[in-house]
Amino acid sequence: MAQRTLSRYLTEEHRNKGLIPANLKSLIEVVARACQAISIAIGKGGLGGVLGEAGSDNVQGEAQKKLDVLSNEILLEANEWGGHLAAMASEEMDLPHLVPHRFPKGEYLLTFDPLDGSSNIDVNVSIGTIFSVLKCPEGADLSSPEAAQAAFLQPGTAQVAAGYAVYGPTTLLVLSVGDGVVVFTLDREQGQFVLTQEKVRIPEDTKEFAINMSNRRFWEAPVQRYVEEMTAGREGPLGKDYNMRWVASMVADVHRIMTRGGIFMYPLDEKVRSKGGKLRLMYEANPMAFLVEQAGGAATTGRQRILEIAPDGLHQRVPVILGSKNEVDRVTAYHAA
Ligand code: P6P
Repeated sequence: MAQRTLSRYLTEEHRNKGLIPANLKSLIEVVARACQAISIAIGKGGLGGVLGEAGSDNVQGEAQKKLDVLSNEILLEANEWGGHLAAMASEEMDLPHLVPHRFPKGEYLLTFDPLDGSSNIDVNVSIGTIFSVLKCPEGADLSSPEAAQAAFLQPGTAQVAAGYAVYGPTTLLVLSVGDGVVVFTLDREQGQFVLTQEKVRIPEDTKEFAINMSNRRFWEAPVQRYVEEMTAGREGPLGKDYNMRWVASMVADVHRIMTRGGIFMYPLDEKVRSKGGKLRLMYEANPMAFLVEQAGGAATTGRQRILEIAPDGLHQRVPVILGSKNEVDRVTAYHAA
């Protein structure tokens, strides 16, 4: 049977279900091609002269890797001429990037973390690209990058699509347009993303948790209690032994959860409290929360559903607890206790 490529999948979803307007289909294909180009650049590693520091800092004050800058440029250049976007926002840029006047403007906004987990690049551990698509509000003020920020400040429930690419032993594209989650594997010979999994479901229970344990002394009491109970194992109140994983690439940790369940936590802790959290709402927490919920999981800050947060800034940070529904519900309930 002929392989169901990303284009065929999007066409069939569009034709059979009317779920994906033609311009959104084209936008997703452009983002996928950009991820393919990023995958190729990453794959060259030291041979491509793309490892190491770029010698600059991003808006977060984080030292940029060469691949952070390159990935951001690939996504900007791939998307600005397509005619589907009004503006783009990236972890690597302080302000939105407006579509240049020489190109037609479209009705969508794109946010992305071009290369998440970049501290893992130089040690050859999986990294990824995270993206989110919003409709540009009618009458949005796009007269300047500063003015355009307001158009992006929509809750995660307003997303029309979200996805990530994970650059690991294989390059995968994980996508949802609001009709469940599907996985495509990059066929490098064909240069195509090919559908390899439909209807991704996150098991409601799990025995695997992901958290950076070195922050333990900074956590709030509900998270302290929850991790204490999990590490107490079968003799403890949760009555089962848990395993722990922490890749320190959100895309890799979330993909493991999409594949076999688990709970991922980057909670509010004393170290990041002043910033509101570690992970960014618009291009990390919201797209991942959208995907996780579409796969039957849950995603909260510990105190509220991530997708319902009313953003107050393009680079707003939030606590993130997501994954297997029964575990997320448990630790969220501890916050309310
Ligand atoms: P820590 C990567 O820098 C990132 O933004 C996420 O991908 C990852 O989950 C987290 O930060 C890792 O943070 O504090 O463990 O290095």
